[in-house]
Amino acid sequence: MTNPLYDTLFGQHDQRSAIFLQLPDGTTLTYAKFLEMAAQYAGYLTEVGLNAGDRVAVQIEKSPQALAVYAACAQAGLVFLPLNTAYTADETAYFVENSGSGIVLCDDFKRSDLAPIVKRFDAQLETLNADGSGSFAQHAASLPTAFETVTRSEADLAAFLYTSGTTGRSKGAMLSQANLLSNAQALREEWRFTSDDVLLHALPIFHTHGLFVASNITLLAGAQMIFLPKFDLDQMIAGMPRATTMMGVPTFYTRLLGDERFTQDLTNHMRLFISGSAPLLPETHAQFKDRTGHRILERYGMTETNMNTSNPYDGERRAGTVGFPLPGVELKITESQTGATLPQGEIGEIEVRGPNVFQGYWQMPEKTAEELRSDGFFITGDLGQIDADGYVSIVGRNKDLIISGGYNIYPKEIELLLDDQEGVLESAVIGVPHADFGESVVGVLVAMPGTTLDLEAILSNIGKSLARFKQPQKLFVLSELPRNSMGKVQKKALREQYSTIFQ
Ligand code: MLC
Ligand code: AMP
Repeated sequence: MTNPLYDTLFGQHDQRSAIFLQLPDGTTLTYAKFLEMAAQYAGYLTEVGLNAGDRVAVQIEKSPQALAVYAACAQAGLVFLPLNTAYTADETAYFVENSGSGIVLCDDFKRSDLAPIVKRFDAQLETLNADGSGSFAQHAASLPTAFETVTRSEADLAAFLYTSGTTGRSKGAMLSQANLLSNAQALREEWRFTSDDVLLHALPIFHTHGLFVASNITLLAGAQMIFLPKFDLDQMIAGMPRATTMMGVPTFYTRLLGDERFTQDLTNHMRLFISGSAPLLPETHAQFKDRTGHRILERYGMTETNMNTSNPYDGERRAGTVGFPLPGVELKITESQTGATLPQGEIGEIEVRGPNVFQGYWQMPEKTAEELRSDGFFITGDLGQIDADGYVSIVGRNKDLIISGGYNIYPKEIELLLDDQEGVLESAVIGVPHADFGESVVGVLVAMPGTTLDLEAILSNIGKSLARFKQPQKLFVLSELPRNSMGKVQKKALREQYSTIFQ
């Protein structure tokens, strides 16, 4: 094979007239047409001077075109770097600089904000809009619809996905072709995907879940996707009778259950519902079973590792657990300080090793060494337990992380901004239970002596540089933060204090 990722996921469908994407306007896109578009994009990326291994930063709304950029990068041997469309220009600047991306693709409406940044870092800027217009698409349209696939090996890098760190700075997780392919192959088999499947796809495609888990499996199986721009209840309900499978974060499931149009009849054609990225409450699992007869299959993964575990397709899907390690993945529970493996049943740090585990953080060897052991085990930062039957449960986190609607939010990043606001002495950011998002962000501030804080001004100020989904939903002022005898802020106490504000 000249290029395992491209050949396996995309090239196998060359000239295939079967439908790949069903779009909300009722039109469809065949595999052949999708690959022609990707080939033109690959041609243009090469024409502007990008070479194998160069990074392509992409911050565009979800569309077939956006997915075709992923295919184009694979074909041209480039490293695909998708970015959350909610990131502000300030946030995006960091990713462009840190990755040394040669080109940035954005929507037209972001062009003026991003132009100075891209210029500062000596990259090129092109636009690609969800309706297929934009400078990038325009240039590519005049190029041949076939492109000679660039030779690459499984060890070569295919994508960077940035994941925030406990220090507040994001780290670029380097994923090789083998990382992506091995996981897609394991999942396709575990979840029995075939070319008869139609996946209801409403996740964003800038994260592991919607991009690699959902799209790679579909591509590998030669299946179809009902490709929605985002989660929208009406469109989900309209699409479900045509679908066989769905993947979602727990918020998808609670929102569906909150709608009385979501009935057993509506799900008759479905064979599998999969949940992940955040904990699915056992109550949600039970309600879903009662309403539809389907048992949601919960799995566990991360940006750095793709998927690690899954409940079984056949056999008991046990609520509150994330199932068993996938074939080829080793998982152990260790004592955080020493790394020693703990006896079965004890709670400790989850560590994983396998072909799915990433290649390290881009240009951050110390960070890589902190989390990736020399024997290949990755320290996930999740706390887990394995029961007597081998089911893994995630019981907590050893990392200070909030997961809101499936998006990861690192408190440190927000605390650094809050601490810089006028009159703020110090701050603590916590996640508290939220009926829709699972967890929601709350900031607790301590004012400098003699100062009264203007909370609205603070929120509006940090909003200039912080993506909306990371912004605290509420700010509170305390005279001091609770601390333990070592002086460490007791976030647990704060979480308890504010645990019911969104209930
Ligand atoms: C949107 N908003 C959020 C939010 N999403 N706020 C907190 N948390 C979120 N996740 C805000 C918007 O800024 C806006 O604010 C308001 O909520 C409504 O915006 P919206 O765009 O209408 O929201 P909606 O479309 O309803 O989005 C909610 C969602 C979406 C849950 C459907 O966030 C989503 O698709 N999440 C999936 C994330 C995901 O794919 N994670 C996988 C990571 S990979 P305002 O105030 O302006 O109205 C990973 C590995 C693994 O974790 O294991 O999979
Ligand atoms: P990310 O860095 O965005 O890839 O998020 C990965 C994190 O999401 C993991 O480390 C877990 O904390 C969390 N996660 C993913 N799947 C699940 C799940 N099924 N249950 C609980 N937490 C999960």
